[in-house]
Amino acid sequence: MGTRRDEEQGFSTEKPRDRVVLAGVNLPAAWGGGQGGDADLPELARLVDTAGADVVGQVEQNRHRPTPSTFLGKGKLEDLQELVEQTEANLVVFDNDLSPAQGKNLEKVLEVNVIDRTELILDIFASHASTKQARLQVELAQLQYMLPRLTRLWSHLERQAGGIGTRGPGETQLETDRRLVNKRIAVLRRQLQEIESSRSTQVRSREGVFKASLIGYTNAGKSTLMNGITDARVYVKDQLFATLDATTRKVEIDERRRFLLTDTVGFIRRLPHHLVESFKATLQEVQDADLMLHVVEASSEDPQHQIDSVNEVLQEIVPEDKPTLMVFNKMDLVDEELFKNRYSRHYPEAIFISAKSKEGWAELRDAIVKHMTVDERIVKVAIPITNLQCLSRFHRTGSVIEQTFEADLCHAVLRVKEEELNRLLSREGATLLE
Ligand SMILES: Nc1nc2c(ncn2[C@@H]2O[C@H](COP(=O)(O)OP(=O)(O)OP(=O)(O)O)[C@@H](O)[C@H]2O)c(=O)[nH]1
Ligand SMILES: [Mg+2]
Repeated sequence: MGTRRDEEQGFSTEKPRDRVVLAGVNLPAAWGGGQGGDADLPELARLVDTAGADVVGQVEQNRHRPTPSTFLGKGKLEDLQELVEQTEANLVVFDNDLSPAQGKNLEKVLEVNVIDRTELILDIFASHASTKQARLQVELAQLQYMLPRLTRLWSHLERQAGGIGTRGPGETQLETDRRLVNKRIAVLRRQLQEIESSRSTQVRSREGVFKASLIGYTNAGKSTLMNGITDARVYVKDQLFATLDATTRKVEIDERRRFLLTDTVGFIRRLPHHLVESFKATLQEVQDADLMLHVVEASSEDPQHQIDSVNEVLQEIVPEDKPTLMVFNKMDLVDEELFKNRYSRHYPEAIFISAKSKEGWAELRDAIVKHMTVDERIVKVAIPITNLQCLSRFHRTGSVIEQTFEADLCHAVLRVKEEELNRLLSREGATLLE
């Protein structure tokens, strides 16, 4: 499938676009392994489109449980086979997760490549990764996905082994392969750790500054909002997973108030576990945030469903409850009154905006400021000048309102939170003046 660079430079890739048939099985929600619930073929079609291929047909089936060997039932599999032939498709994409054996069996029957949704998402992530960190993270997720599937690649050799207790060439090759993959995984982990430790230094310099993080379903408009509020110039496109890296910028509300805003990778229903795991470093910014801005695409078919999916992924990343502001975006595309009536009942504090037309921005800014100033107060303290360095972080956040010197004391008027004041008084030898 074509890469983003090909698209940007207007090259047509030599390889013709893949012709894809979609397949999905609707299972009872109680079915284990995270595969339960209805297939979402329209979303799968968007993923295929984002990956640069064409959807030429689809089959869908309701079942109580998947058929162990081929996932689809016999009759439906024949339909699929016929459809693949008729449409001259060269790839089948399943909405459900396939086991390595199911993938192999399906390929045997259908005589075309078969991949599942996880593999497709990994493929999109791989072609959208533009920084070193994102590339390493995607490769790690891909190798982890591949590891249990290596048998599939080498099964033809294994068969030659034969006999009980013989170590055939296939098995040896497979072992070599597994060892190589594991070795590469270890290298990737180490490189990612190195990037991570250089990031920790950056994070330290931001201590004490209020941090807000944009989170939400892919294509909700997070990067559009980021670019509107800051000068970040993050890549924006009407496609899934346009952003894979975390970008952080300083936002000045006025002379005295500033905060840091981070834009990062979007979520999706059933985001592959390996990806969440590999992207933990990028998503660290979300963990460090004082406030999450949960951006929701108001014009999507089912906003509530997207909110639920995001919350599900969030649980893996942010274990504790974090202050969250719901931000319904793309209000220019919906009936505003109807939508507000419907959603403000569930989300009374929600903000309704259009990142494109900048409608609702003042409300958004005020809501962020409100979160920043919760339990803040203005105090006057005296600090021994020998301890003056303890003021540096208040200078960084713009919380020093006034500062005068008297003998060996510094009199400072500060905007502080209760815990910060306690620390100043108990650890830095400050005294409260008023
Ligand atoms: N009509 C309308 N379109 C918007 C609005 N905000 C964003 N969009 C469009 O929605 C699409 C996705 O926007 P992005 O900002 O890339 O979305 P994102 O949430 O960063 O997406 P990912 O990075 O893929 O997770 C783009 O085509 C934007 O132009 C809005 O308020 N109104
Ligand atoms: Mg984005």
